[in-house]
Amino acid sequence: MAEARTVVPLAYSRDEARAALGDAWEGTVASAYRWMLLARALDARMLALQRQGRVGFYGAATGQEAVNVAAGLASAREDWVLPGLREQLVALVRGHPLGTYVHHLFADALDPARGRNMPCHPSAREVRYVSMSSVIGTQISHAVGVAFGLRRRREAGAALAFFGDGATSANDFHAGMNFAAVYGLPVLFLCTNNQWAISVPVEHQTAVRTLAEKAHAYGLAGTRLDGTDFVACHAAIAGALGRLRAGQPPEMLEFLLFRMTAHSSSDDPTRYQPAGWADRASAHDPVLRLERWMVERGLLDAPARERLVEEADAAVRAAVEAAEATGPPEAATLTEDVFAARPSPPPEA
Ligand SMILES: Cc1ncc(C[n+]2csc(CCOP(=O)(O)OP(=O)(O)O)c2C)c(N)n1
Ligand SMILES: [Mg+2]
Repeated sequence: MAEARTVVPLAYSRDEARAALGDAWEGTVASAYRWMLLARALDARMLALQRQGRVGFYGAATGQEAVNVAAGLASAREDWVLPGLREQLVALVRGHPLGTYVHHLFADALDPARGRNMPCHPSAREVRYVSMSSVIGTQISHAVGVAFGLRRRREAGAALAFFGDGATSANDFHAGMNFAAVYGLPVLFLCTNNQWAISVPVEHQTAVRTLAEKAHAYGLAGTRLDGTDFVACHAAIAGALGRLRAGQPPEMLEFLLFRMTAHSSSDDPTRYQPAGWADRASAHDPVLRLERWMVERGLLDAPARERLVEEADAAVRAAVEAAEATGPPEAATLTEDVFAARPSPPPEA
């Protein structure tokens, strides 16, 4: 049972949590915990449905919830999110409806992308969440371009560029970091170091000690932090965004965390992960760490936990039911949104 697992405890006091999150800290923590439970319920259910052949593909973000919820809560409406592979939860926390996301996962008629993108690649215009590019690292340059546009138009907001440890070896990482640094653009680089790029462990990816120190080569601040500690993630992201809004240079945050599932539904990590990885990962489970901290400080008890877990599960089940009751997109929609105006038929021969 999950409750019996050993986890690395979160050490701070209530006062330290207040100092990190502000006076509304109790509400922020409670809301973060609910979002994390929703993410867990979604990952578990979608992976099961993928195995049953009911959705085509799924990439879980189990183990990365603390960063995602923190980014969703700490960012502002005017910010833009350019995700790597596992930040769909950021869109949900920023206000993209769960039901719409699940329609996307089922590629049905109510999927905003009308079934034309792979599952887990939502675009959520209303919350400024750009569809991820599966091409590793390209979103880093895109985010820098968005930040350049914001600066030129004198608009408020920053771009949040998410990427994995593997992406720090991609050309776009270099181009993006360099360009942003030279122009001093409002972009926050968020590296989710889950220690794997599919089957390549991070120590085979790079010869540097931390990924954060790569930022120093571009003249930028780079900080590594515990990516399974929600309070630390929130404080770091809110702090960095605050500095960007005050016109200070871009920064990179490296979130050290643990990939707790396969790379995606197309992967079998038992073929390459060493014995003991799953236990180490589970000791850093961000949901359980926060949960234990809340229980020990009287912010959560067993019945409340039970109720919240059920609520999360029910929300996911309802969204799945609605999606399964929706048919596929009409064939005629295939050519919609492709041309600005419907092309006229070719002239008669
Ligand atoms: C340019 C490019 N090369 C290779 C791939 C194949 N690929 C897909 S995901 C991935 C690993 C990404 O690892 P990381 O950046 O650490 O992100 P994570 O999956 O761990 O979140 C690779 C190599 C790709 N999609 N694009
Ligand atoms: Mg990785």
